[in-house]
Amino acid sequence: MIFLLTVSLAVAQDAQEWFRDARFGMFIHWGVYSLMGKGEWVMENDRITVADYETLPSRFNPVDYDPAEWVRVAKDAGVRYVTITSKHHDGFAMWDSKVSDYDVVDRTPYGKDVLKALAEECRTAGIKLFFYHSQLDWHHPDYYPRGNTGRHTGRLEAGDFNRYLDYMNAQVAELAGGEYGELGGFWFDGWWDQQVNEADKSDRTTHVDWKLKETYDLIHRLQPQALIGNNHHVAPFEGEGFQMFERDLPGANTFGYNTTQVGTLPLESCDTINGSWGFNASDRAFKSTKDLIHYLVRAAGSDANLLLNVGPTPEGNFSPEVVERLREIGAWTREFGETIYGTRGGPMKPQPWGTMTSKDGVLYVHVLDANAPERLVLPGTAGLGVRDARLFGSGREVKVESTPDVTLHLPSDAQQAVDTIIIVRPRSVFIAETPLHRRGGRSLASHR
Ligand code: JFZ
Repeated sequence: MIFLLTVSLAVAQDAQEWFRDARFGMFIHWGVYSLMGKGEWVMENDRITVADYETLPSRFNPVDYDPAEWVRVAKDAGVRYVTITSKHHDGFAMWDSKVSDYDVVDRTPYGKDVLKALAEECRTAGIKLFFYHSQLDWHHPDYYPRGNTGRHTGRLEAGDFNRYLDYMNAQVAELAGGEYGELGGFWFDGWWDQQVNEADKSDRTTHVDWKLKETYDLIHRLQPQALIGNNHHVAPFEGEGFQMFERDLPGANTFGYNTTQVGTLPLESCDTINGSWGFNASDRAFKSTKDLIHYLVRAAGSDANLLLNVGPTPEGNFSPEVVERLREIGAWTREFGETIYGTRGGPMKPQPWGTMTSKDGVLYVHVLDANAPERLVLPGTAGLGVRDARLFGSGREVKVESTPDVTLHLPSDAQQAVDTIIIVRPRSVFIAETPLHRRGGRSLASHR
C-alpha cells in the first residue's frame, strides 16, 4: 500500500514537472452550441429550453472535421498539449457515452466519436490530451437543486443530485478508462454554479456536496498520471494537480474573479484568441499575434502555462484568422522557444516593461514594451555576479552594471518588434531565493 502510494506520488510529480515544462497548450471549445455561432453559453443566454436545445444535435454534421489537421496546426504553433471540451454546461457529450444517448454518436448525423479521433491523432503527434469537463449540467434532470444558472430550461423542479453525480462519475470513468489513451488530465468547470457566495473567493461553501474526492480518486485510480485542475476560482482542493487562472496571469486580477492566492501547484492561465470560447460568428475582435505572444511570454515569466483557446466552426474548421495567428506564433516558438519551454518564471518578478524566465542557471530577460527604458534594472537579482549578457540571436554583448540589482543597458537599436531577449549568464550557479522559485519549482541550481 505504502509502496503503491509512493509510486503514484512519483508519477504525479513527474506529470507536474512535465506540465511545468510544457508552458503552452491549446484549448478547444467545440460542441452543438457551435451551430448557433453565439458562444458556448447560448442555451443559458437565450433561455433555450432542453426540448428546443435537443433539436441542435440533429443538425451537427462537421463534415470538415479533420483531427489530424487540427493537431498539425496545434503542433506547428508549438503547443505541447490540447484541452478539449468533452462535455460543456449544455450537457452534450462529444464522445460515445454508454450511460447516455445525449452524445455525438447517438444524436447527430455525423455519428462518430469526436474525442476518439482526436485522441488518436494526439498520441501519434506526441501531444498530451486533457478533457474539459463541466460539472454543471443544464440538461440532466437530476442536476438538482439548480444552481446559479440553468433556471430557464423547462426541467421539472425535482431531481436527485447524488444520482447526477453517479452519472457524471460514470462519464468521467468512460473518458479515463483507457479508450482515449493515457490522458494529460482533466479540466473541471462549473463548481461555482453551486457556490453559495460566488462573490467571495475565500468562501468555498456550496449548496450541494460535489464530493470532489470521489471524482478525483476515481481518476487517479484509473490514470495516476492524470493532472486535475478545476476552474472554481477558489483555493485548490486536495487531489488537484494544477491551479488555473482564467483570462488572467497568476497574481493579476483583471476581471475581478481571480482573487485567489497563487499556491505551490503548477500554474495555468487560459485566454481566447478573439473574445469568445465557443464559436462566435460575430466576434471579429481577434487579438494580434504580437499580443498573443506577449501573453505566452508573460505567462512563462509568471511561472504559468498559457492555454490558448480556439472555437472551431460547426463544420469543424479553425477560422482563417485563428490559423494565421497560430502559424505566426509557431514561427516565434520555433525561433525563441528555448526561452520559454522548460523554464521557470523569475527570479525577477514580472515588470511593466517585460518579464524573466530561467533555465539551466541561465536567465532570459524578455523586453516586451517598445518604450522600455534603456537602463533596465532587474529587481531581485542583487548579488548575482554576471559572466555576460548577450542579445538572443545576434549574440551582441549588452553592458551590465550592478546597482546592486543587475542593470542592463539596452541600446535602442537592439529592440526587436515582438520580444527583445537578453541572455544573462551568471558567473556561478545562482540559487534564487525569490517567491517564484520557492513556489516548489526547481531552483536554478537544481535545473537539469
Ligand atoms: C467558464 C465557462 O463557463 C466558460 O463557458 C468557458 O468554458 C470558460 C473557459 O470557463 O467560465 C467561467 C468560469 C468561472 C468564472 C467565470 C467564467 N468565475 O468564477 O467567475
